[in-house]
Amino acid sequence: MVYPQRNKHRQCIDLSGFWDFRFDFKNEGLTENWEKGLVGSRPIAVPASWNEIFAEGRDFLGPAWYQTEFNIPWGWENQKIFLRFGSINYLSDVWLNGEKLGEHEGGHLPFKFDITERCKVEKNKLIVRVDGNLLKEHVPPSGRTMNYPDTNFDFYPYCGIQRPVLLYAIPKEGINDITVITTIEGTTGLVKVLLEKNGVKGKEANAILTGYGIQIESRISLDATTEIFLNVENAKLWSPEYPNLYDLKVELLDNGIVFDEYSLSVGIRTIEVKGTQLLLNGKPIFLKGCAKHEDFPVVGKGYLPALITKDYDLLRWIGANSFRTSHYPYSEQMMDMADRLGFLIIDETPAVGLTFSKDIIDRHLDLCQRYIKELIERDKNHPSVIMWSLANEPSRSIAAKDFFRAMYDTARNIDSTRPITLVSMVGASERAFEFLEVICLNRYYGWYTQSGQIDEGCKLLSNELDKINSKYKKPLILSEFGTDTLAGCHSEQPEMWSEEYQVEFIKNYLEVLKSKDYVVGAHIWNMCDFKTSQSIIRAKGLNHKGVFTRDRKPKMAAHFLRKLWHKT
Ligand code: GCB
Repeated sequence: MVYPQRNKHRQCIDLSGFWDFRFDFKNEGLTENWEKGLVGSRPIAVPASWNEIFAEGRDFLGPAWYQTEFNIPWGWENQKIFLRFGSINYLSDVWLNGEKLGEHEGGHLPFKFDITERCKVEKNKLIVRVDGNLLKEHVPPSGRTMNYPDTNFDFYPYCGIQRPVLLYAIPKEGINDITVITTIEGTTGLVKVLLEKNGVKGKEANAILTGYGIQIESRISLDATTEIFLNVENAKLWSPEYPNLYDLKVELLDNGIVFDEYSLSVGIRTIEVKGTQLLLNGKPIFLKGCAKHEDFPVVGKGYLPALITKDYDLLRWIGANSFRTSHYPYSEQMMDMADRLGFLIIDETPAVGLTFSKDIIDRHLDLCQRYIKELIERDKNHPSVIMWSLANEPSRSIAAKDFFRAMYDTARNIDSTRPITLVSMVGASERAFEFLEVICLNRYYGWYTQSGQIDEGCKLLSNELDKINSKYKKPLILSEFGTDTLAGCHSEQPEMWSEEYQVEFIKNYLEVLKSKDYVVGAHIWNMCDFKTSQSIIRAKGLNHKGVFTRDRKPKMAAHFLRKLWHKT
């Protein structure tokens, strides 16, 4: 379903702000009926992760309760009204005026409830119980590690309402969804718009594409089709160098009168795999950049617009053109900005640290198929999204191939236009690479192994890449490589943990990658230092592989990349 927006026919209110909050340390909220109203609460910011805000909740993963009140504005009487949660980690139970609206599992993806028949004009009491406890049946799952909290992945399992909560109204029988697919023929951009509407009202639809001095309009009868075609001659294509975006407005008409409309940006571009190359608009591209995390002091994984603009500015500053949304979908606003600024995104599901144990594999597959479906439905119209990543670093298992085949088929059925990949860890020979279009590998030779010996590490890397290439002959991206680096730690000879070692490691790795024509991307791990569980390899509870510190200050490696990537 399209993202809520405000226009002549649609309304949207962001409920972000200060909500009431209470930890449920003894897990007594349900038996004591806290859903009727919270007592003894205190204010908390929404969106934000609670772990960064209240000291006693730092490692408490839930349950915790949120409450707010809202009124319905005038003019919404004949509309459909929804509540939409951008991301809550991990389990949510939602009540409105004491009545249960529903439940949701999984962080980082949106969910909504139709509250048309359930809301009052004034003083609606919205209560949400959030439980972020780690369990092996969840995705991502808990681990069997010595880490605290015990994650099967390497980032802090922040909990709470982490993205905006929207209250919005749409016409009762209006537009439900729009899918835009672009192709190119010669110098003409072909824009196909697929329309999905609610109900039977409306006999006609109209699409208007504007930008770069043109306006193209196409009107269809909805009795005959729901597809609208727009041909843009001399199209200004979308690319990292020229992130050209057209404005598309889709209208629904009843007896010639518009009763709903929706606008979105359209980037005309193609993405395809040919042999060992990745082609954007028919030309080979190379992905330069870093993998990232949504992570910042005080907000944790909470949506922070200033951080989004800062991170893009820093990525530009080092000359990057790409990143991966490791290891879960990022906010919608992050994706919008990538369209505007011209970044190429590998869009990843929250399936990190999968183990394929027999007792949970079916449940995990159900969840992962839902995740990839919801991710594609959410992000399908972004020109910046050039690839779907099914998962990061699943463990070695013969069950993995069938698992990913099922996930792949789900994705392929919904989106036939983008390559699909999976990110593999050292030592795992992913048999799924047989059917995936792009190979992504994470490698740390010269850090976790061959420690202190960058040359040795690079030899191993080079040999392994050639071996994998001769087996699969597909485009390959080194999706992670890096070293933990303490800002301010220096050594004359590159030594582990020093800024010099990080520069030397990245420099040598990039040289190996440049020498292989089947390598189409290099993503350094990581853009910034980020919070993890506590463990003996994570000083200060941080992964220090950032080329920037957690507060976004450049290490020597960021300066090195800036020089290198602005030249190439
Ligand atoms: C990896 C993981 C990433 C970790 C990284 C590391 O392979 O994909 O989540 O943070 O290694 O630094 O160990």
